[in-house]
Formats: sequence, C-alpha cells, structure tokens
Amino acid sequence: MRIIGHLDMDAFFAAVEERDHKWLQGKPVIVGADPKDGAGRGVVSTANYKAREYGVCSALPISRAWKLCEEARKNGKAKCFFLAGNFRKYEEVSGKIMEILRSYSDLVEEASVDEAYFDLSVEGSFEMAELIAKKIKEEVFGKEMLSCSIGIGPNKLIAKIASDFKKPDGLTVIKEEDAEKFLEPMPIRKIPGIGPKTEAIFSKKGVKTVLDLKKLSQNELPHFYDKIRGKDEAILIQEYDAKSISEENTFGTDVRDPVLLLETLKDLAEQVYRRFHASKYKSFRTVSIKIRFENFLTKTRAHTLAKQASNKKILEREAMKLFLPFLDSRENPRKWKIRLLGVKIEKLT
Ligand code: TTP
Ligand code: MG
Repeated sequence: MRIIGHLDMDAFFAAVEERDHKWLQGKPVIVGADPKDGAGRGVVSTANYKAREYGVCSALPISRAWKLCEEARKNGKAKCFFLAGNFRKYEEVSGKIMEILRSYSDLVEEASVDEAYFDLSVEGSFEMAELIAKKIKEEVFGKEMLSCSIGIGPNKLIAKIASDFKKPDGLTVIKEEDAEKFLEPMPIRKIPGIGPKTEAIFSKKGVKTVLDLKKLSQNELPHFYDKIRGKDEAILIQEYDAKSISEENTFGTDVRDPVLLLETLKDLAEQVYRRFHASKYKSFRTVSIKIRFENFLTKTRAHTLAKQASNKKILEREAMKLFLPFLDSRENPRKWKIRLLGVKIEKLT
C-alpha cells in the first residue's frame, strides 16, 4: 500500500515576514512588487490570510492590490503592509522544512520552495501516517514558528488536493477507499492540469464539479479519466544526490531494552557498511544516527570525524558513541521507549 504526504506552507513568504517582524503580526501583509502608491507595475507574490480577506491574492497586479487595500482602509479596516520580500531567506527556511521532512521520510520530493511530497508507505497504515504528519506539523511550528498544511493520500494527486483542503494549519487524511468520493463535489479546477481555459470550456457545457466530469466517457477526456477517479501512479522524484548511505529499522513493538537497542544499532551499522563497501565510495566522514521515540519525537545526532575514514570499526564506534546518551537521562530523561533506529554515513568520497 502506498501512503503519500504533501506539505504546503501557509501564506509562505508573508508568514516568514510576519514571523520576523513583530510589528507585522496580525496585520494584512503583502509580499510582491513595489505598489508605488498605486502606480506600481508587477504582481503580488503572496498575501497573508488577513490581506486575502480584502481580495488580495497571488499574481494579482500590485496596483489592484493597492486599490483594494485603500478601499478597505477607508472602510475603517487595518492598513496593509507591502514588502519586497527576501528570497534568499525563503530558500533558507525552505531548506530547513525539507530537512525536517527528510528526518521522517526517506523519499522526499521538493516540488517548490514551499511544498513537498513525502513517502510514508513504510508506516504501514493511514493512522500511523497521520501521527507522523502531526509530528511534522508540530516540529515545523516548534522549530520555524510557521504553520503548514498537510494532506495524506494513496498517491500524489490526492495528497496534494488534501493539503489544500483545509488551509491554513490543516491536516486531511484520505484513505484509498475514500479518494473517489472525496473528489466528487470539488470544482473541476482542483484537478491538477485543469486550468482556467479548460474550466471555461467545460463550464459552458454545464460541467462544474468532478462528479459532472465523471459522466463523460473516456474518449471525451482521456487525459483525466483516471485522475478524476482518484487514481494516480506518479512516483516521487528525489532531486538531490543524497551522497549518503543509511539504514533504519522500525521495531514491531517499541523497545527500551538496551541490549536489543545496541544489537540493532550494530546491525544497522553493519548493513550501512556493507552497502558502503559495495558502492563507488571509498571513504566517509560523518556518521549520524536517528532515533524516533514511542511518541514519535524524532532526534538525529551526527559526528564529523577529523578526517575521512573507511573502517567498519570506526563506523560502529561512532554510532555507538552517539547513541549511548539515549540509554540514560542525558538524552532520554523520561525513559521513553524507542520506535525506530537509523544509522547513516555522509560526506562520502
Ligand atoms: P503557494 O503555496 O501557492 O501560496 P502560499 O504559501 O503563499 O499560500 P497558501 O499555500 O497558504 O495558499 O505559493 C508558495 C509561495 O510561492 C508564496 O508564498 C509566494 C510564491 N508565489 C509567487 O511568488 N507567485 C505566485 O503566483 C504564487 C502562487 C506563489
Ligand atoms: Mg503554500
């Protein structure tokens, strides 16, 4: 069974600005071109949810956004703040979000600066995937002070539509058996690939919802026939070259027994070493471990050696050193059981 997640940050650029500038908090914020008192050219990159109440949205001409804000202000509403934006910062924040996702999934597709697909099939059930999604949302908020929306579904198509279903700060889980019904009441524009032109053509024929579309035959819409039934086989594409080798193990039941934990760690190191040995790489420099507790809190710890290494003993020893604090109060004061262990080597040459 496939379980795919899709994360999309809420009002991303504007949310980052609001986070970093106290005086913007709770105010309508628009990131985009300079409005130049209404004479500005260019468009809105994004608006926060407060500004969206005024009708401001992505891709709207900035002059139009200015007018909407002026009108709102005349009606006694809060003044809008226009910002040019800081793309390097957004990229940086994006990188941190992706890193969080990668600690929960081995397969992450960065679809844009503020959205990613991630594979949770190994979790085995939609219930488990939902717990992971909650953890991810908590961690994104805890570390970055930003909210996001996540959709979980049997494929990329459903995951993406689900993440958009309740925004902001949403979490929507659609199981495979519910996917088809989930889509039926939606306006056809929600189906990726159906743009404003296609929408207009269908609208003239009285086709407005996905359910209306389903009455058409396969010949009439060959490209969308499967999609509108919730089916999608597209795979996730991990762009970056990880240049790392990792193995992890989820225990059948959560474990506290140090002997079993240490044995498992050693096994994982052994498996990583075997793959390293068979690979084109000759040495590694960073060893890291991953621990997920019974409550899904996930920690990674890494150590970079003074120089490149290629020895199995070193890998085992480093993994062990990183892990030992998790057996006592240093890293596990509440004595939580452990759900997952992972070992990784990086900085491969
Ligand atoms: P989106 O995810 O489409 O929008 P958003 O994150 O601002 O709002 P939400 O997801 O809550 O509806 O796009 C992500 C970022 O990409 C957005 O913050 C700014 C940028 N962007 C543009 O620069 N121009 C655009 O036309 C769009 C749609 C987005
Ligand atoms: Mg977004």
